[in-house]
Amino acid sequence: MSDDTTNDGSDTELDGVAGFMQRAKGRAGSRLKQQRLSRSKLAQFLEQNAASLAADTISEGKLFQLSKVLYDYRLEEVDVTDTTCGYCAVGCRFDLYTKNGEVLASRPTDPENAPINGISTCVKGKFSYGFQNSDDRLTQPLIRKDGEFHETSWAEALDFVANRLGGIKEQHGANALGFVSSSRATNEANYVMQKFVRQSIGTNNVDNCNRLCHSPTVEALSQTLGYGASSVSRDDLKNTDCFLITGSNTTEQHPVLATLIKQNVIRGADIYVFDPRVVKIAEFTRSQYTRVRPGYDAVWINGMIRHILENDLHETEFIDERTVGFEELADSVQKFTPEYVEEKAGVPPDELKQAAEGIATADSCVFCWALGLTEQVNGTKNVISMANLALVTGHVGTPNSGVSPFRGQNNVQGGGGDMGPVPGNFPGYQKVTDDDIRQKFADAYDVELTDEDGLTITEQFLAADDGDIKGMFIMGENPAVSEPNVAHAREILEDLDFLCVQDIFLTDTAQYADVVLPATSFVESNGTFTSSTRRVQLVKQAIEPKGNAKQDWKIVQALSERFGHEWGYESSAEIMDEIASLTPIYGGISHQRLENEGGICWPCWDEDHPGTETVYLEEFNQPDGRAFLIPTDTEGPAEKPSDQYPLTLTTGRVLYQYHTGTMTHREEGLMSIAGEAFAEIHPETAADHGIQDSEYVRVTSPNGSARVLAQVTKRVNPESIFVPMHYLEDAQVNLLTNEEALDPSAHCPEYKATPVRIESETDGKRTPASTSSVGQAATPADFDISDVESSPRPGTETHPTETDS
Ligand SMILES: Nc1nc2c(c(=O)[nH]1)N[C@H]1C(S)=C(S)[C@@H](COP(=O)(O)OP(=O)(O)OC[C@H]3O[C@@H](n4cnc5c(=O)[nH]c(N)nc54)[C@H](O)[C@@H]3O)O[C@H]1N2
Ligand SMILES: Nc1nc2c(c(=O)[nH]1)N[C@H]1C(S)=C(S)[C@@H](COP(=O)(O)OP(=O)(O)OC[C@H]3O[C@@H](n4cnc5c(=O)[nH]c(N)nc54)[C@H](O)[C@@H]3O)O[C@H]1N2
Ligand code: SF4
Ligand SMILES: [Mo]
Repeated sequence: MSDDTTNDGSDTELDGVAGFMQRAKGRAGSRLKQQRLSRSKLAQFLEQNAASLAADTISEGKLFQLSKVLYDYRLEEVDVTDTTCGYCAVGCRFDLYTKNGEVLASRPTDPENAPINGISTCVKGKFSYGFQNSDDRLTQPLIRKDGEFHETSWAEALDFVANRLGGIKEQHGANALGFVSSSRATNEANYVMQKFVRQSIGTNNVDNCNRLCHSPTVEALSQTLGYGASSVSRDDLKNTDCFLITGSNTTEQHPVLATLIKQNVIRGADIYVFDPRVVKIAEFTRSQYTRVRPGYDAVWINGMIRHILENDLHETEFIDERTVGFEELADSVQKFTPEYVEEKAGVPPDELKQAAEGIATADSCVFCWALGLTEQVNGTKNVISMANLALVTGHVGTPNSGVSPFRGQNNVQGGGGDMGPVPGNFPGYQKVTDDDIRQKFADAYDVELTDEDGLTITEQFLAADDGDIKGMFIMGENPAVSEPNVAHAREILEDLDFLCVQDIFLTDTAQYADVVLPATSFVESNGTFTSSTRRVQLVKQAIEPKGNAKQDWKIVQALSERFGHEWGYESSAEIMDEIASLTPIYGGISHQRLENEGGICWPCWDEDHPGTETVYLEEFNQPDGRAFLIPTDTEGPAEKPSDQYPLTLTTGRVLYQYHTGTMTHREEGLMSIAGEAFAEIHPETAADHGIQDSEYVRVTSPNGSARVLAQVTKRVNPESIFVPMHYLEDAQVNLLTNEEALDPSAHCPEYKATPVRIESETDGKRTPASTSSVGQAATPADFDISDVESSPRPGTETHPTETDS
């Protein structure tokens, strides 16, 4: 299929878009005449307008038409590089067209080279490259002198960093230093970061944003099934007969997977969505949607298991042969009666029953979740409950079935976990406490290695507050915006004796640094990313680094030299060879093979092994091959609503923004669509508080307060509000969240349930300038979820898609 056609075959829509594009060209043309714009200015004009035009066209799935206009105007002689997207973990691959250090367009690559997305991408992979040439990219190391940043040479900056890290180590011990690695960066960069921390510094205090994200998933799946990762492949999502989706705003956060899922559902698969909000995948006409109360997921999942066992819908043979612990589990779920589940989790008994029966009797089922399940004090228990449900129904380790946590950052699976930048693991989930493993790495790194417990990122901040951590090195993470209780996190950063930040921008975090090191983004880097479905794929440098910026692995290598460890890597491919030699699950992976084979799923044991698309088909990754069923219970969120804070705040994301916005805030088009923070508030709650749609409201929690626009909608229930995490200054939602409410084993913060109160800031007056700039397509106040729930499963999809396909 040509990459510039759409696959819905609708002529009217094509005409519509063609007409639209014609008008866009016409407008640009007449403006060109008037202003005598140069050819490149014209292209810039089109590009700046492209994303806002896309707001109108995305819903029609016509991004490629838009792309073609840009393409025709811009392409003369260009370089074409196939690479992997640097935003989310879906793992889309495409060609970047570049010229003179600028990204001109992102277009489909050979679909064989893009096994996950084929010719699809979302708006970020398609358009969000403006950050690349933004005037404020870091291009030279900065060092703080007399309170001001000054540009300096690499030699001076790195000598200074080595000196300060070495000095703190000498004076206070290696454990007085904390390191944050980056799930935005490549596997190779993360591998060398953990190597540097363990070899040159001698601590296990290294962690990354996985902690704030899916660490409970990794913990729970390691305990139950064996691998802290998704068990399914793209084809399982394509072919399964049933989906349970919970705590995932899939259409906005993993758009290309959402399209894949919807296509399968249209072909006949069942879909059950459990979420406190009517997320768009729940509006999909074929979804059975159930609203849950934030923070009680283990309760309704245990209730489902109970119903399945009571009605003999469990897979006895599978349970006998492939699991351990069934009796204890069966006893433990007795308390989760339909009445109890309704009271605690707000799930109506008939909906629980219908979903439980649908899932248990399906031929196959994929269990999908994201942060709604994990960013809770009960995150690990929630995910263990999901694994239990998958096991009792025999829907994991069997064809077209399995667990599918939708991972977050582009490389959080690989760089955030597989590569070992975490306190307890060397690369490949090999334990630092295992003597043989530690000896293997000690031999390879030619130093003694410590088995002492390291600190997670959330613990590093708490330890710094207590004065136990004196210095931090933060690569590709923006905790001044993304940590819970940021007002306090910022004080902690400010009070550190030494802070070094390695980033592509002078971020809110970098403002507190003593030294800032300019890194390259994925567009200027070589290496690999590992997708949510364990597929290791090549990332290729499409343009030269900006100014004097350097690739992350090169910076860490240069720092290591200053501690007397000369690694001598000449390319990221050489680093992957070392990873393979020490990491059995990556044992057969090399850049050359990835080039030849277009990506490989781990485990891939040796050069002759083809990789593993679906895991556990033979056995689970546990000592005797059998999975563990582990009983769970929950008391709900750490902080419950009270008279003073009667509502529950849940936080998350929108399609058009990415996290702390360092990249997406620099895209005019995206900002024009989703430029301002908002709170989704139910109409009844708004009326109780005298709040109008589109006026400013103050949201206050025990930790702080934030000012955001009201978006009055039935998307949330009357007891909850939702605020996205992307915005800065007094609209930062992490001014409200609690840094001490952590999952006890994974140490993930409870971003998804904070008690709050709200009040009008403008006495019920709307703010006209802001009415259109809220993120998620506004849902009218009279939107009625019962229309969604009661809808039959008609033959066509009515909900617009977020992807270009
Ligand atoms: N556009 C875009 N895409 C992204 C990102 C981005 O910033 N922007 N970030 C990436 C990253 S790192 C991640 S981790 C993923 C995150 O992907 P998601 O986890 O899908 O993103 P969130 O918006 O945090 O959505 C969490 C969902 O959980 C629901 N929820 C809240 N509380 C509860 C609860 O108690 N129980 C249940 N069952 N559900 C609950 C929310 O209503 C929401 O639907 O997205 C990735 N993709
Ligand atoms: N309230 C609330 N808070 C949350 C969440 C939530 O749901 N609610 N979600 C949490 C989750 S899941 C996550 S993943 C975190 C995300 O939090 P962060 O990881 O802090 O967010 P990002 O904006 O992705 O920051 C990554 C940084 O890396 C830089 N960068 C990008 N590419 C590169 C590169 O190649 N090299 C280097 N050196 N730097 C690079 C960017 O400029 C940016 O400063 O937020 C967490 N915080
Ligand atoms: S779905 Fe994720 S990986 Fe794919 S283009 Fe969008 S942001 Fe990139
Ligand atoms: Mo994440």
